[in-house]
Amino acid sequence: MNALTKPFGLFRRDAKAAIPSGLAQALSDPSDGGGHETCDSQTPGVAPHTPAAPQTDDLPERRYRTVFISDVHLGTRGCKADFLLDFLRTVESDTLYLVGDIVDGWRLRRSWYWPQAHNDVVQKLLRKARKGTQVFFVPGNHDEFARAYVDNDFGHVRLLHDAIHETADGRRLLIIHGDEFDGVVLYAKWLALLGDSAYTLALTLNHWFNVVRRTLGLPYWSLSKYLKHKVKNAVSFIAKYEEAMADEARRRGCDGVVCGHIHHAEIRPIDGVLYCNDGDWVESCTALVEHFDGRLEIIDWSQERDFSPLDAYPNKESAPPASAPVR
Ligand SMILES: [Mn+2]
Repeated sequence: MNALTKPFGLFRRDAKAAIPSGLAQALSDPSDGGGHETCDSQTPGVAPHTPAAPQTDDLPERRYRTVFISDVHLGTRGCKADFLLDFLRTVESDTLYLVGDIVDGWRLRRSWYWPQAHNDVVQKLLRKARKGTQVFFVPGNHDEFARAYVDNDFGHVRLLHDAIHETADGRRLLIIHGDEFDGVVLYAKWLALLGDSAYTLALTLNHWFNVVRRTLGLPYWSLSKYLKHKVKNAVSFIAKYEEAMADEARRRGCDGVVCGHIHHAEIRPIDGVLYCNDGDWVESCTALVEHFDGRLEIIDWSQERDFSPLDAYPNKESAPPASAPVR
C-alpha cells in the first residue's frame, strides 16, 4: 500500500474498538428491512417509529450506476433517518459507497439514542447488499470502531479503509472519508516543505490527538466545526480542505476524489483533479450519484422532495440536537 495507508495499520490494532450494542443488534436482526420497516417496534431500548417521511408512491424508482452517501450520523438526534429511508427506497444502484460517519459511535458511547428509524436504515442498507447491490463501507472518524474490521465482509457489506472506484467513462476516483485531512489543513504549508514523512506523521498525530480526547470524554476535535463558528475563516477552510483532498487523489494517481466529513456537498475540478463531496444527512440531505454514462451529480433530496431539513423533527423523540453535530 502507499504512504497514506501505512499509519492506519495502527488503527487496526486498536482492538478496544467495539461495535455499539444497538448496532450489533440491528446487524443481527433477521427481519427483512425492505418494505416492512415498521415491524418489530417492541425491541427493548428502541423508540417506536413515527412515520414522518413522505411516501414514495408518487415517485418512480430511479437507478444509478453508483450512489455515494456519508455523514448519516445514526445514533444522533440530528440524523435525518426518515428522509434517508425515503431516499433509499426510491433510489437503486449497482454500487453503493458508504463514505464514513454512517453510525456515530462517539455519541452512542456517551448517551444512547437509537430509534426505530435508525434500525430501519441499517436494515435497508443490509437488504440492498443482500439483493445484489455491491455495498462498500469506508469508515469515518465517528464510526472508526469499524476500522478495526477493514478488509472484511460484514453481511455482504465490504469494509475498506479507502477504495478506488472506476467510473463508466474510465476515471479513477479515490473514495475516502477525509477526517485525516481536517486537522492537517492548518499545517499544509510547512508540511509541504517538510515532505511526505512529516505529512503522514501529522495524519497519525491528528488521529491519536483525538484518541486521547475520546479517552478524556471529550468530543472529536474537528477543525471544520471549529472554523464554522468563525464564519470568515470557514470559506477558506473549506477551500483548503478541498485542495488537500485533491492533492491526495493526485498523489495516488487518481483522476478525482469522493469524500464527506465537512458536510458540504460539492463537485468541482481542482487543478485537473475532480473533487467530489457527497454532503451529509444531518444538515442537508445530499448524495452523490454516478449516472450510467459516468456523469457525476449531486442529488439534493430535500429539494427534490420539497421538504426542509429544518422540518426533520416530526416528533419529540427526535428533537433538534442541543448542540451542532460534530463532524
Ligand atoms: Mn467525519
